[in-house]
Amino acid sequence: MKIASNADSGPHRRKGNSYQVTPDDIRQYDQQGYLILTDFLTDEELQTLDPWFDHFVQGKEPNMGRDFCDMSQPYGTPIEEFRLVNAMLPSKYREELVNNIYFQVAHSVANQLYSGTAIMDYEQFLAKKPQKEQAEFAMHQDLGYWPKTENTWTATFSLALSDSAIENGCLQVVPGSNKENELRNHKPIDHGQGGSRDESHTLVIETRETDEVVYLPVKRGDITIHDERIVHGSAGNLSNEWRKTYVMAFRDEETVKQERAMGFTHSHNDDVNWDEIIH
Ligand SMILES: O=C(O)CCC(=O)C(=O)O
Repeated sequence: MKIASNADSGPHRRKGNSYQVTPDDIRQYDQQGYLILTDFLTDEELQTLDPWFDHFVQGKEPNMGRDFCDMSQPYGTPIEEFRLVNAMLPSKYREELVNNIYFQVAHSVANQLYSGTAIMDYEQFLAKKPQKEQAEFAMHQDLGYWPKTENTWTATFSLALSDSAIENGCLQVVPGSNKENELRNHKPIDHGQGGSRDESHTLVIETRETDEVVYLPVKRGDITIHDERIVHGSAGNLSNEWRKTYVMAFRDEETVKQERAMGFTHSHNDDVNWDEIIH
């Protein structure tokens, strides 16, 4: 089993509300499609986010429709049965989260990884309940979920609000798969009703025998970043601990404009013809 780390990163990289990345980090992100940065936020900063995370994951935010769902089960699954809890676009629902400390530090890194203008496209709270073997996030490439745009550049940050370990289903990636010429074929996961975007939001790809999976365990306060083409996903939670992750994706400002012009906001409530606009 291969495990990745980044021993060179740490609290010394934080300068005010920014985090310095090195030329090696930038190269790694470009060539391998992912990056780990440790000690991204302090515990004090994380504590400003924790209550909001719990609020959403406990289903206390009203009127979210399909933006509050389980990514491992069909829409309509009763909340008590959720295992991979997903709350989309938290700062759309609660303005208290706009411009939060995570956004500020992540934005500083997105601007170092990208030569154009990177803006935040969407965020999501993801939680794996303890002892939920089936809390799997199916392997995919993010671009497979999104409409075609001219510029696909993306940096998706996953902030660990809890330790994220192999036992509680940390992120797994196939390094270098971001360099494949063709996007792999994605299809809706089949929960027993044939598989459609109305049944659940989740897409799945065929993995290949040649795929060499690397695990990205991180501590609370660390982040992983992955690009839009890397094959990734995560296994179920076999531990007694939650896995809590705050995902935030940055894309080029023109790309975001093109998405919005198609009616695509990353909300699961978007009224779009998925078959027409998606890759
Ligand atoms: O963190 C995970 O388990 C998967 C999240 C993911 O696939 C994503 O943010 O694109």
